[in-house]
Amino acid sequence: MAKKSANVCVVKHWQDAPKLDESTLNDDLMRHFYYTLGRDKVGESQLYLYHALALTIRDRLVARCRATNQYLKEKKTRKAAYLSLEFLMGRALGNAVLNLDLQQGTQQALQQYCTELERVGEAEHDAGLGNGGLGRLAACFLDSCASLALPVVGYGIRYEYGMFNQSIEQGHQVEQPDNWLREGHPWELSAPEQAQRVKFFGHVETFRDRSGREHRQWVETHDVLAVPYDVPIPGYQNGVVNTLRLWKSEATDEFDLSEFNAGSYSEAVARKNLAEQITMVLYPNDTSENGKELRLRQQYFLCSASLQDILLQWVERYGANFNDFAQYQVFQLNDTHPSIAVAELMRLFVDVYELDWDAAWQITTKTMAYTNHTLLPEALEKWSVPLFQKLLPRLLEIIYEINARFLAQVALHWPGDVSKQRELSLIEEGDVPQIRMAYLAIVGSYSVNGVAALHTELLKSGLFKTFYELWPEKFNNKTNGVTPRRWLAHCNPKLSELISSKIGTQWVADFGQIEKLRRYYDDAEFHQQWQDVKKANKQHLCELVKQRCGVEFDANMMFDVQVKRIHEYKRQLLNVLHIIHLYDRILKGDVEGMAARCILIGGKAAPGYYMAKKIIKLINNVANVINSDEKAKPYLRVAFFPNYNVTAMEAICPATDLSEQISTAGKEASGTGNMKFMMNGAITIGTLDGANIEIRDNVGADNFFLFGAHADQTDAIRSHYNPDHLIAQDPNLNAVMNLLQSGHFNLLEPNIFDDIIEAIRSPNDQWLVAHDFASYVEAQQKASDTYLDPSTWTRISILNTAASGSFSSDRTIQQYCDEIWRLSPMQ
Ligand code: B1H
Repeated sequence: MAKKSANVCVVKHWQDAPKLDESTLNDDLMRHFYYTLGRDKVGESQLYLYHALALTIRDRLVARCRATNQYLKEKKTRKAAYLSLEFLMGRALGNAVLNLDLQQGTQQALQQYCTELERVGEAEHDAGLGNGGLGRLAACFLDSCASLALPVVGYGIRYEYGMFNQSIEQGHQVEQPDNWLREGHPWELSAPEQAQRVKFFGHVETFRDRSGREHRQWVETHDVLAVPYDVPIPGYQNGVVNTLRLWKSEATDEFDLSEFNAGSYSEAVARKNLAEQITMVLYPNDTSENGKELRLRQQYFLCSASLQDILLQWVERYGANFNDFAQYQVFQLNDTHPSIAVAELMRLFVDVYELDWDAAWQITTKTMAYTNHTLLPEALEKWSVPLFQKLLPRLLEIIYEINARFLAQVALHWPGDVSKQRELSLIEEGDVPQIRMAYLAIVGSYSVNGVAALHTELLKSGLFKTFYELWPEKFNNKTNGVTPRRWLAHCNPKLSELISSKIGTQWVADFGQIEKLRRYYDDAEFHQQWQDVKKANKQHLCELVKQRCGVEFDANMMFDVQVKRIHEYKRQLLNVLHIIHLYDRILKGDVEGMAARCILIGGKAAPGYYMAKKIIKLINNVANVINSDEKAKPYLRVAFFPNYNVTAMEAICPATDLSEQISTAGKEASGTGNMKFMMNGAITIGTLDGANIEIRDNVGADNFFLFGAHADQTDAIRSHYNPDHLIAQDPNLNAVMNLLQSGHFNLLEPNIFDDIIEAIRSPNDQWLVAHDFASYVEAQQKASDTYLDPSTWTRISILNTAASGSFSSDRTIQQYCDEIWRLSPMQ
């Protein structure tokens, strides 16, 4: 066999993928640098080296990816498609090098250019194709599916602009577009020959075929092309490389003939821009309200292209016979965003492949599975019927038909109770009737899951109670997880090495083994090593904070961190009130028993979310006042980390001592940042919300700083809520509110925080900030006391990492696989 490249080309079976391509890294890196990119000098910029290295690594991924696809082609096996409007991938290089086990080889190859992997890797832009937890979860899931050798394809959108870049100007958030593709994206491979057509607008007509059968036809549509770009997803050192298929919208080569014939050639060409708009930008709304036409277009575009792609592959191999389709395919809907897939699959079966309705519905409801990610009412998607009628007229008809048949079933289940039909209808009545997308997802799926134990229970007893009565067997829980490859092995090499020196390296692939660390929780030498690693990680973060925030952190102080989207329910405000409380104590000279802290807060606010933006401004103003007060310096430093993203978290979580997970109970579906911090040995201060509950159960109540109202108490509290009374009674809260109200943090900007003050003092404050303040301060004092006893803190820190085994997304995916997808690993 000829050398290296031939070796790569002849791979047939994924297990035969070259394992020893390390020796050729040097030559390949040089070849890509010199020939592919046409460079001969390294120069100041590491950019071309990054590209050359990415292409070198990509070659190795492509070989394995082809082998994985070949395996799937040859073997008729059940597969899953993960449909998501978001995949928050972050950087790919370090993860690929780790998963291919090419770390040493890569470092060696880079020596000829007098640089190293960490430095070159800095040139990579984050793929920020998601808002926060939901999008990052999808990315962790892809890593786990590949690492467990499961046949799962991700389907998403190749946004030209990802999550906006955030800068802070005079304390305010300013958004800049994230042109992440500007310098090229070396990981993707386009497949224009596999483009799909997606229909929009037009109208529906009835026509009769030769046998006299009536069909509905969606005609005079404005079609858009969906062009796939495939991103390789390497499994952890197992030879598997799965695919994330991202669709880009392009104009068809057709003109609007009327326009063209009228001589408006240029206008007709310009209109092609409309098609390209669909995948132009990620909506940065997170859990807040939506309803924009372009967003619905994105959703339908993703679903139609992905389903057509999968059906076409099926037909090419097995012909247009879908009898056993449901045995071989499952679609996991990542929230309701892709729930139009239920109606689109029906359309493709009935209109294109001419199945009768009942057969099509049988198959659809055996292949669709829906994950719910939020209980917040404002995040529950609804689309107006007139918008649907205009944009997707055939889909509206299909939804009406699904609804009619479903309501007949409801009538049978609750005879004579019309209110049940109104309650469960896919169409909400009103001035402008609305389509309830979550209901469409539930009716069309065989599985409905929440993302943490409490969240699933609240779905069953609250939001989806009546559906649960109707179909209890559909409901199940899948507590979220995060990949220990990116979130420990890659981002915290020092801790990883220490862990491996004690329990071996198997934990990276089999994270349950992390439990073995418990053996060392009292080992003095191990304590010292654990502390040394944390200190080094903190020193690294100090440099980053200095550079990005201009604030001097001290690695000897406690690192108290809250990073996540800015939202009232996540209660960054409560954190600020505690900061002001500590500052007030310092001003009063009451510093006994106060552990010195550096407090870091980071996160983006949705551009239209007024209160969230005000909270960012408050954090920055409070930070400014405290950081410029010499009295505070030995005890307290505060920074707002701008442009928090996946890459920032990779530096932040290894350096964190105290993890802030302080949402109002019942509001955070799961949280996943909490798990990343735990794996890296941070101790959580948190409410009984989302996955915090399971984190606390696993690590033990003594090793978690608990505070706040419980989810089953909040409604009663809200019914007679009187924050002014609480403020008057609690001298600490009183002092904090006085400082805030006196304008101490906005001397030159009068009244800018009035809305915030009013929100805290309002009897309608949903988030119960004033209510939970006292118990929060108490828990913070416990954290402080514990920190002042380093051996206790270190013991609890070790126990947290050791107890984080079940928060690996490998565990989550194994459960999806066993209980929903029923896939067999590729072998
Ligand atoms: C979560 C979202 C979300 N829940 C709407 N819902 C969006 C809703 O663009 N939109 O319109 C975007 C995202 N995101 C998060 O999902 C939950 O808040 C977290 O608690 C959870 O950990 C995460 C993953 O399940």
